[in-house]
Amino acid sequence: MSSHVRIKRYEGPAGGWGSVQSLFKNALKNKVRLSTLDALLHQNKKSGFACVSCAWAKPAKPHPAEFCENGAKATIWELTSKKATPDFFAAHTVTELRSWDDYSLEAVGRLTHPMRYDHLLDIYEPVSWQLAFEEIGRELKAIRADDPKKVVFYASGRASLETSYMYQLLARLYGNNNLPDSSNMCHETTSVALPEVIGQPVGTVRLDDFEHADAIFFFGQNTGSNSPRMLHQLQEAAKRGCTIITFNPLKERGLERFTNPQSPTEMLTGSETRISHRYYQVKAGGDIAAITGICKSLFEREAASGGILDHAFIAEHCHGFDDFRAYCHEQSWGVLEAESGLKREEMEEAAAIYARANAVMGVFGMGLTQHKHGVTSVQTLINLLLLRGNIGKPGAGICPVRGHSNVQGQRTVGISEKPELVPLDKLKELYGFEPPREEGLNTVDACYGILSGDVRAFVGLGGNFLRAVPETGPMEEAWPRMRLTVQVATKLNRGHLFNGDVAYLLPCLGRIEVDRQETGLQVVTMEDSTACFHASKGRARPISEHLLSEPKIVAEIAKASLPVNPQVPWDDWVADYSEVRNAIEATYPEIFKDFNKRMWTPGGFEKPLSANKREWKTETGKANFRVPKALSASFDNGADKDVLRLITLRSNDQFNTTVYGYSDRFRGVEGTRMIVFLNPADMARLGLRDADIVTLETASSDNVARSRPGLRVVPYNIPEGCCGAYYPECNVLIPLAQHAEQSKVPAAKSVPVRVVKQDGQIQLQAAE
Ligand SMILES: Nc1nc2c(c(=O)[nH]1)N[C@H]1C(S)=C(S)[C@@H](COP(=O)(O)OP(=O)(O)OC[C@H]3O[C@@H](n4cnc5c(=O)[nH]c(N)nc54)[C@H](O)[C@@H]3O)O[C@H]1N2
Ligand SMILES: Nc1nc2c(c(=O)[nH]1)N[C@H]1C(S)=C(S)[C@@H](COP(=O)(O)OP(=O)(O)OC[C@H]3O[C@@H](n4cnc5c(=O)[nH]c(N)nc54)[C@H](O)[C@@H]3O)O[C@H]1N2
Ligand SMILES: [Mo]
Repeated sequence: MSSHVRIKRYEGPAGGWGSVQSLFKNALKNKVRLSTLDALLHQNKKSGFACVSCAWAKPAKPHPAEFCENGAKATIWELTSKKATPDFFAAHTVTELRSWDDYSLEAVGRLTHPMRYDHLLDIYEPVSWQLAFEEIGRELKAIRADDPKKVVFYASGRASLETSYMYQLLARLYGNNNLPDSSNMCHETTSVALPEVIGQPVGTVRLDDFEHADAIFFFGQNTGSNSPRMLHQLQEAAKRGCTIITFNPLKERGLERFTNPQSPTEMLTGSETRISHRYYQVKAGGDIAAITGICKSLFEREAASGGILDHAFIAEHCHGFDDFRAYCHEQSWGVLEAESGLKREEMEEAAAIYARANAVMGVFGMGLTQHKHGVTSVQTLINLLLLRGNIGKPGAGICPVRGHSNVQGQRTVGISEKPELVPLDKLKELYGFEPPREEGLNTVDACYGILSGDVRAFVGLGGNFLRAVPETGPMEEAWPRMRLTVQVATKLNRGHLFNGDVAYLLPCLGRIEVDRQETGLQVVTMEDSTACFHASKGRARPISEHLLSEPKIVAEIAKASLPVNPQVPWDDWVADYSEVRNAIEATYPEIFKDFNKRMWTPGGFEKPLSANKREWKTETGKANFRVPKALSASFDNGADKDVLRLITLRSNDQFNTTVYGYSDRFRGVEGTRMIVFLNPADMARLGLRDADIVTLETASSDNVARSRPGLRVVPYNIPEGCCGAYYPECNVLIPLAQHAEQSKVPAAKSVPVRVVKQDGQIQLQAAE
């Protein structure tokens, strides 16, 4: 075990000096390019670039430095001067690289040349772009002649609206809707849940709502690590007297207290703002029961004294109210307490806070979406909001906090496996072809296709698919059986080390880098979490002269693999991205009117949202109350107390599968990621002590052995029956079949596991 490992309770706030220190460490380690400071000063500004980290909204009046610790880390990570050159690849076989951890692989630096995998030598070799596109085109043509449905076009949520539009068109011209994206592992649950109940797939909250909210109900979103800029809005709201209450199995520091690193006074005086007024530690999957309990209490108060519910709103705008009320009435407090992990008084207290507030916001993240009954969780939260008309009024609404910086935008411009969500007739009219109408593969189905051998080729526009999906073992085994694998990427990751018969690793420009094409400097656009569109202009010199932009790579793959279609001006689009924006506007005129002009609007320009106007584009024409399908969002562990619910977590030092380092500062874990957080009562029952080394084994009935050895026990403030460990190290434990009903988002927040003590000491993954 590494001498660097240190587990110690963190006493400070989120933000503050800790975040500044962490940044400096990171900048030194990554040998940043000189342009990094210049880049940071233009992050999330008009005429600057949109942060490559999370999708949180960019204010119209930004702070002098409108970035957070983790946004800056993402910039530093992209602007490193370290390189993964052909010399590096010549010196390491791919088999050897598989023994490296996620951190070490990406830490090599930026990819600089297009590379082709040589099976005989087991290394990546440099290749010219021309040869790469020729061979990829040949291979794709051959598969298309057989069956165009055998290719998957994955996107990871970061690529711009321009690239994404071109990419979806490539897939559809090729002949399929196989366009899974990272959203399928993330907020797809939201995109399935919300249209059924409020008639739009995205949230209703805009940035200025934070100035008017009286209460914010927070479910399963770790703001301090994953969208820290949002702490500014929360801090201001809290100071204004807005009541923030949090539902989370873990006490996440960012949701407890915060010192704004942007405020000299706060930094010097060490003052901090309490963020959450109440913190309810629900069990994993306990939110449906918790919200049902709150609603039950509201109905009881209404029956006792009246004046609680917004009857006028319910009568005019809602459907299904009586059924939901009857359901809440039938649930006993005992069962609600057992399923939620909260006491009746806590649910009643939350109900009292809710009832006092005129405008309430519901905010949520992966803690709701990555469960078997994630769709029900989100819809139950909508039930709560509807009771007092908290949709479509200032300061109120639903706020899913999206992940990747353009994940919401990719869906908006057609990256979707669901043909009914895409204006296919419009594409037909604009480009003179018959778009495929059959449902495509989402992430889970793409995995099944790869496991069965039906999928013959995988094209990845960014991301680390193989590492992000469940069922790591069988997936890594099946992956090389594909004929063709093409990865467009900025850095080397483990997903690049499993290769089809023909395999390419294509390096692209990062968003922060200058993108110059025939007509000059190019700008790209994204959509943030609050459905606002922004322009983003790269500033840094590209790390290598051999990089191509993502639009260029997509266009060249399209030209090499598709029959000529004069109606699709691939070259003109690459020469001038404003032409792609014109095409987007022509495809979606209501959303993107005057796109090229409005993209410079400070704070972004807004997508029209029907629910905000209380127009309900649902089947009933109303906002729908839904009776929950289950009281627990999780699996049923029956009577077996030794099966725990494993929550797979992000540390404060990673962006998804990109591991920046080994410091999960707020949770007090330093120097290792190989830990499991356990409740002391569970530890005592299982005969475990602090720092014991254990194996987690999946408890499932499918007779497949899945285990993650070498985890150090960390006693932690986490509800009994639950445990926590890091993603992606623990993805090996998640059965592919365990996903959210309807949305098929893997149930990464409730994996049934047993903890087995290891005999003897096992070498832990050491820090760098
Ligand atoms: N720095 C950084 N920023 C990021 C990312 C990153 O990895 N690093 N990832 C980006 C992406 S793609 C995404 S999707 C977002 C993810 O951001 P989040 O939505 O915050 O996702 P997680 O960190 O996976 O977990 C969220 C929280 O859910 C809690 N939780 C787990 N189970 C439950 C439950 O059953 N109920 C409740 N109420 N809470 C629960 C966990 O304790 C955790 O605090 O962040 C984005 N931003
Ligand atoms: N167990 C568990 N599994 C999870 C989750 C969880 O909470 N628990 N979360 C899920 C979620 S929410 C998500 S979003 C997915 C994430 O899944 P992905 O989006 O597939 O994964 P990332 O780790 O974000 O991808 C990182 C890689 O993207 C590449 N990259 C970075 N910038 C660029 C760029 O500008 N262009 C291109 N072309 N490539 C770039 C780099 O090569 C880097 O190695 O993981 C999911 N998996
Ligand atoms: Mo995500």
